[in-house]
Order: sequence, then structure tokens, then C-alpha cells
Amino acid sequence: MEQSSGESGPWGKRADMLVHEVEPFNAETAPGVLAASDITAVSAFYSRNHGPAPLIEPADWTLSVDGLVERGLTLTLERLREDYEPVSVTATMQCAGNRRAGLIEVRDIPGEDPWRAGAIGTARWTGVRLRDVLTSAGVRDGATDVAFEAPDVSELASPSQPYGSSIGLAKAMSAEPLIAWAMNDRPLGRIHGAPARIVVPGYIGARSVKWVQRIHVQDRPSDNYFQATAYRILEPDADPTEAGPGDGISLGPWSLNCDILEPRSGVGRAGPLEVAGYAVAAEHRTVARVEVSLDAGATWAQAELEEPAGEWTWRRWRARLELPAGRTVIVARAWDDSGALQPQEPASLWNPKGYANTSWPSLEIHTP
Ligand SMILES: Nc1nc2c(c(=O)[nH]1)N[C@H]1C(S)=C(S)[C@@H](COP(=O)(O)O)O[C@H]1N2
Ligand SMILES: [Mo]
Repeated sequence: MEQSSGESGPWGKRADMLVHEVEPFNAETAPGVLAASDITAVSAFYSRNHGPAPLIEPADWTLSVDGLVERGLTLTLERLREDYEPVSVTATMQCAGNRRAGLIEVRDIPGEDPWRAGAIGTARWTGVRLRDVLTSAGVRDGATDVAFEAPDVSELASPSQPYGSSIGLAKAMSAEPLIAWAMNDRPLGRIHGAPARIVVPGYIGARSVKWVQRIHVQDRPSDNYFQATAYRILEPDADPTEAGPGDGISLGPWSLNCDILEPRSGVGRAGPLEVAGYAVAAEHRTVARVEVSLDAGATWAQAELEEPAGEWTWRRWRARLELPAGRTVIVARAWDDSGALQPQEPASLWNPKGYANTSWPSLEIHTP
């Protein structure tokens, strides 16, 4: 399963990606491939798009920095690379829709793709610190948010508009967000936002704006559809087609989560069984424990946690267990270093757009 199946899929991706949509391209990594390495290959990395991917020649690209700044800047790729210190951050990217399929099982979520465990991946991102660029522009008093604007126009927004979002100034001025031009030490690919994108470690992927061409410092969050209306936890009985700006809880930092990558549900063989997966903690917290149960939570085995590649990455885990004959429900759950535990039931988290499914993952295996 881990063997390369080539890169014959769309956008140079492996043929074993689970493709939700071809245009705009939406595809997730096959679970076995995700389980196989701490750093996700670009050829296997999920991609989430709301419109057609722009084709921008590096020489034609500029980034403007304006709004509540002392000096507006217009940066070329060359200026960015030469005038600021290059840095690399290994960070996990996770879509707010990761694991949505588990919420759809509770109640249908029309119009949203049923992402499974693979709308997540970990890469080494290289670029410059967002804060270095903001500092060189001089953030003015009264600024509270930093908005990112991209050129890709999304028909999914109402009204149709270019993709954009924002993060709070404190996160923007922290060490981890990047304006990145490389992913796993190769120039960023077109589908991942070439020539440059924002990477906001610890935040839902939606904030890591690809093909970014403007950074606007302002005194409120972005009014872009994907900040003001989408990527929000609406109340369970809200009609998402009626949602307007400011409705629901805006998602930024993600919460404690984990999923099982191996085995897959279906037929298994009684005897030694390895269960493997990943866990992520909320920002400034760490994954402290992952447990696996073969008896619906009556007893728990401790999984072995791998050392994370960095402060902003997932922790992969595995547990060696004995699969009994018959039907077994395998459940996993993660705890963080504050003692918080994932919520148990997807039904308790169900929300009309199907975001942030952080419930205990489970699957069923039966022996022949
Ligand atoms: N310009 C732009 N940036 C974007 C998006 C988009 O559609 N357009 N999708 C966002 C979402 S929802 C996610 S999860 C990540 C996915 O990044 P990837 O395709 O590089 O994995 O990009 C984010 N940045
Ligand atoms: Mo996303």
C-alpha cells in the first residue's frame, strides 16, 4: 500500500488519492500513505480549492502590504527572498472539513464533500515570517486583524468573489505564520498556491491563503465570504443557505483531534493487530496520550506516541493489540497536556457545514 503508485493523478498527485472533485480540485491522501511517513510527500498532500487554481508566473507576482501600516509595500518574490530572513517551519495543515464523513453519518450535509481522515498533512514550509514583513511595513495603532487576499474567484461564495480570510494580529505577529514559497524543499506547486502562500500553523487550513497577493492590516476581521460567513460553526438547526456574515462561531485555531489510519474497516484476521493514526493538539498544547479500545471504551490500551517533528506538527501513534475473532469496534481517543479529552460522539458536534469533527474515531472489523 505504501509503494509509490506514481504521480499520474491530476496536479502531479498519486493515483491513489481520494478525489472528491476534479474541478475545483479537491482530493485527500489515502490513509495508508498518510500513515507511512511523518512528512507528507507533495505528491500525496491533500488539496482543497474553492475555485480554479490561478497560474501565476513568479516574475509577474507581487505582494502588496497595506491598510493600517506606516509604509505600504509592494514586494516581488526576489525582494521577499533577499530582504527578509528565510525560515522553515515544519507544520501540519488540516482542513476544517477533515473527518466530515463522520458527521455526515449522523445527519446529511448537502453540498459539502465527505472528507475522511486525509484532509490533513505535514510539510516543511519555507519562506519568511509574516511578522517580519509586517514589522517592516510598521503596524499602526488600532490594527487588530491581518487579512489575506487571493485572485482565485469562487462561485461557491455568495456573491462570487476571490478567496480571502484573516487572522488576529497577535497570531500574525507570532513566530510561526509564514509567507511560504517552498514545500518540502521544493518550489510550491501551482495547486498549493505558487508562487507564494500564507501558512498559519495550528489554524484551520482555510486561513492559509494560497496565491496570496495582498496583505491588508485592518481594525476588524476580513469581510470575505470565507471568513465572515463560511468556516463557522452554525447552530445545529440553522439553515446554512441562509447564513449571513457573523453567524456562528468563527474557526481559527483547531482543537484536539485524532484519527485512525490503519487498519481500515472491513474484514480482518484474528491475532496481532497494529492500529495506527495521528493526533493533533490545539495551539500551545501537546498531545499527551492516545488510547485505543477494542471493547467500545470499556478498557483502553496505551498507544505509542512518536516524537513530533516540531511544535506545530501532528504526533503519529501506533498500538499493538490482539484482534479477537468475531466483530470488533475499534475506538481511539486523544488527551492533551491540559487533561482535555476529545468529545466522544460525532452527534454532539454535528453542525450544518460539517466542520471540526473532533470526536473519537471508530471503525468496525470482523473476522471471517
Ligand atoms: N486562495 C485560496 N487559498 C486557500 C483555499 C482556496 O480555495 N483558495 N482553500 C483553503 C483551504 S479550505 C485549505 S484546507 C487549504 C488547503 O491547502 P492545500 O490545497 O495546499 O492543501 O488552503 C486554503 N487556502
Ligand atoms: Mo479547508
